[in-house]
Amino acid sequence: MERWVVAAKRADFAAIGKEFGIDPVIARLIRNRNVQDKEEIRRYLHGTVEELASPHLMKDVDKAVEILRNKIKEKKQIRIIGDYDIDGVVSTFILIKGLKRVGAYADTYIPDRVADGYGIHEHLIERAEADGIDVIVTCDNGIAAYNEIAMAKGKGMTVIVTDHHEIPYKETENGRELIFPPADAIINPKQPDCKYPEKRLCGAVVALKLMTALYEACGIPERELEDFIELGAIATVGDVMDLQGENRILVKEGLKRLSRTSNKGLRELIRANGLEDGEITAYHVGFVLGPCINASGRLDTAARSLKLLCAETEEEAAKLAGDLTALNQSRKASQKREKKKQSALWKRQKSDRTVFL
Ligand SMILES: [Mn+2]
Repeated sequence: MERWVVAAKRADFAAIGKEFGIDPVIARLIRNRNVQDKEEIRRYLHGTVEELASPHLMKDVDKAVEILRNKIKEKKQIRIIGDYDIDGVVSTFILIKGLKRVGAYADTYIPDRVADGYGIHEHLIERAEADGIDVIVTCDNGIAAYNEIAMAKGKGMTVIVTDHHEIPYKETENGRELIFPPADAIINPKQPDCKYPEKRLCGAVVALKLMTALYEACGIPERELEDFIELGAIATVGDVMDLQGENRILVKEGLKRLSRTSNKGLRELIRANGLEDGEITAYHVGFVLGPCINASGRLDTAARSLKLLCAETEEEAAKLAGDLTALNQSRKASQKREKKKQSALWKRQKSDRTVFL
């Protein structure tokens, strides 16, 4: 049996408990997550979306908005290149929905896990060129794609990277040197000179910051961004981000909105999994809904998950939600079978050994 011990970091838990109306044990648990001063505790307990930092603090967001607005005016073709996991699919959805909303000619490409591998690849740049693409926007990938982005630049394309992965580096005599791709704009809070206070965001939320600034620049009402909050929450949980700071606020607010989401695909996915009555928790997102969106990255093409999120009719959404739920269930069943087979094999080996010894 596991033994749970409450770690001891010092603070006056009784006083904190009294001030915030919480049990001193809760106060202690919060303190153990390195949430320290009163303002941090208040945000941890009662933070709202209004408290999320301004997207303009994120390096290159304004630059990217300007590039996009000009390209949209010139009716240039934009291609979003995402990733096949849940964060990659949700990021792609946020960008395509946002870009189309402001009148862009945009399409998407989610690399196929088997045929393309992770993220952007040289053959995707060639395809983009053949398709007459002028701007590539990456999401949940791109920061490590130096060669591919250099190739796109060589072909005269404009490249905007949105990503949340660590910046690649090489060790030199003078210490560690970061390697940035030669993109026109790089939006990634992990850049050392990025002033955005929250560094732990998932790729979808980084994409959402860019769309927030783009909507503002194009005069789109702020309330239209509301629909993205539950998606940001799903990607944050699905990509297993640290649930502190902005992530905590996003997940808390997003989960609240999820049960009455206006996204038809999500609504049907919730229904297909029997979660339409009652509260949807991080557990449901992490272990029920998330894997349905992720399942397509493993067994089928992620395009189906993206289609689900983009679905415009209930019929289409219900069909896709049913397919994705069934795919996830069959994957779970085959994993179970595999496990059974393994343990049977192991037992047999053990008994074989008993016979031979
Ligand atoms: Mn990610």
